[in-house]
Amino acid sequence: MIAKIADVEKNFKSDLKKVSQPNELEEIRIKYLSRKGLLTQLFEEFKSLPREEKHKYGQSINELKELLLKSYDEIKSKLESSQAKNETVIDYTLPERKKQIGSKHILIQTLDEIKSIFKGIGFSVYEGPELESDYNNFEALNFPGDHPARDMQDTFFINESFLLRTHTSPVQIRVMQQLKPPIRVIVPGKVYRNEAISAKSYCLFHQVEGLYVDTDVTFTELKGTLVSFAKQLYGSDLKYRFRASFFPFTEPSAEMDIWWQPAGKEGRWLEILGCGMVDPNVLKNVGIDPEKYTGYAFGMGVERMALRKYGIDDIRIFFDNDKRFLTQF
Ligand code: 2U9
Repeated sequence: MIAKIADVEKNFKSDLKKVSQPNELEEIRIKYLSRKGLLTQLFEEFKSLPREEKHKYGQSINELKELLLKSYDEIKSKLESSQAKNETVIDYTLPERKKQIGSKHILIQTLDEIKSIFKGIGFSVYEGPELESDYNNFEALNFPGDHPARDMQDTFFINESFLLRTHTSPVQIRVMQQLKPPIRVIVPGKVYRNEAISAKSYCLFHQVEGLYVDTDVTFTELKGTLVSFAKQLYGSDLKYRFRASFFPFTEPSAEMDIWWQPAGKEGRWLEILGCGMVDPNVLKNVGIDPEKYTGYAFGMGVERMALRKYGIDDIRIFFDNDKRFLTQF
């Protein structure tokens, strides 16, 4: 029995010396320490010894067990810590990971350009809430109660008296309630329309509207301002025209078209914005005397301005978040 114990100890030590990988250590555990391993076999033999022999070998076999378990644990933790070290080793031969730098969305770039042109002409920038009252969005702007724009099909109503603004004009109502003329502001922002989505219209788009209220503001000034703006955005050789139109909040009203000549295709007139002299009723609604003051206003869709500027033909592409499109600008 003593010889057997010494043999197991000797072989275990020599096996353990050769271990360098976790799977090799596992083989040793199975060989010596598992339920059918050599140590268990020794204990089985030990159990069947007569009582007085057990006294002789008990201590040696227990010492062997302790030695095996201790050595096994030591090697196991050594292997684990060297493995953990290996995992954090930095491979300096790897190529660098390029940092992806984002850029401004093309709509925001267009919006910035429009804002900067109007700032240069002397306008200040104001913003307001997207959730508005029916009063500010329609009533104060001279929309009759039965106007089709108030219909559920065009407007996202929150309840009877609140809605998602359908234009940025309610911000000008707020500005006129707070400031005294002269007022010269532009109002950029998101607006919402409950329309079928198509290449031409989306449920959300961006507008820039402008308002100038003072004594003796004229339609000629309005035209001069808008022509100067359009030439700065589209180039000084721009061909344009104004057409009579109608809006509830301006009288008289007009739309501005620009001549569009894509390379190799037939040219045509394209509408870019609407404008007019602020209706006296609107001035009255905000407590400005229409006998003393006049004003002009205009409004444009930023998506439409960008479509024209960059020759794009589908508004939905602005909202798709397709990097192949976005990274071109
Ligand atoms: C106040 C008084 C008057 C703003 C105006 C337009 C004409 C216009 C459209 C252009 C394309 C909206 O984005 S669009 O669909 N806008 O044609 N907007 S005058 O007139 C105002 C605004 C506020 C107090």
